[in-house]
Amino acid sequence: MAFNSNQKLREEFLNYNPQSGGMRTNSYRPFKLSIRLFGRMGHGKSTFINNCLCVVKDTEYRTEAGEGDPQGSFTVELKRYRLSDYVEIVDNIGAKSYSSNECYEFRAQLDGYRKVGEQVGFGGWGSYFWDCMTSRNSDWQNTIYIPVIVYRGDFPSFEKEKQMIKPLIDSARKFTGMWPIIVVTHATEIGNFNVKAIFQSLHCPDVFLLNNYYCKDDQKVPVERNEETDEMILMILFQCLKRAKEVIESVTTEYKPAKFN
Ligand SMILES: Nc1nc2c(ncn2[C@@H]2O[C@H](COP(=O)(O)OP(=O)(O)OP(=O)(O)O)[C@@H](O)[C@H]2O)c(=O)[nH]1
Ligand SMILES: [Mg+2]
Repeated sequence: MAFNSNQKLREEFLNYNPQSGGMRTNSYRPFKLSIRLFGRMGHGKSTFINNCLCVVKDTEYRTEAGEGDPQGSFTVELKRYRLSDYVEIVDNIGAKSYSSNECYEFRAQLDGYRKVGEQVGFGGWGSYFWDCMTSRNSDWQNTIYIPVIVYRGDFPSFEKEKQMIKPLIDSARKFTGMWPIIVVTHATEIGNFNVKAIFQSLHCPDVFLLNNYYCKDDQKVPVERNEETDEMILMILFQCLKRAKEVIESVTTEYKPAKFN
């Protein structure tokens, strides 16, 4: 099934090990990278995970992370999927409106205070405060988080959205050391918006336009894989590695800082 030109990229992704490479000794080396997804309900987060899994593993498209109704919130668990020995991708609940409670929840996740494998809701500041009294995920110190925001290309109010997602974008930069990578799904349906310019004005330089593989509604038959989507998925994953490497190199001590400048 593999498209030849992409096979090398796939192998390179699978072989990436954050423990190796780098010039300095005694410097910070994480055990793994954790891609963290954010975005509105139904914008394609779980479908994006299914896409990453089938492209990296070179299988037919399957709905491993589910694939929900575009109208309702389908995913309610912070659930981890393994892409390689060293890279995981974590599914998330979808935001309704980027309310302050939702932003607190996302911030708590980025700060390491939400446990992967548990249900997610929007308990707001109270529950964030409570979680901060407990402890971070046990693997927080040894994990580099990579924030990825997923947006539907036919979303009608990209311009208005700017102010609503700014707190999330700024939290992501503060807690992970990088600006979120933006994945715009339903790429062929993008309206009259310069989505790249919109996200770049929020400091996000990495904007990818993607047509996800998905199951056609009625028969649940997956669309066939094609070279273009395979390549886009691999490009997005490589950008995740690149940004993570930059953060790792920027850490000058043996430990990952709780906040980045
Ligand atoms: N045509 C098309 N459909 C897509 C694309 N990405 C996702 N979909 C469809 O959009 C719907 C919602 O996708 P999900 O992946 O469940 O969305 P989600 O962000 O996980 O949603 P929640 O779990 O509710 O937050 C599904 O019916 C998918 O088949 C895309 O790029 N193109
Ligand atoms: Mg989902």
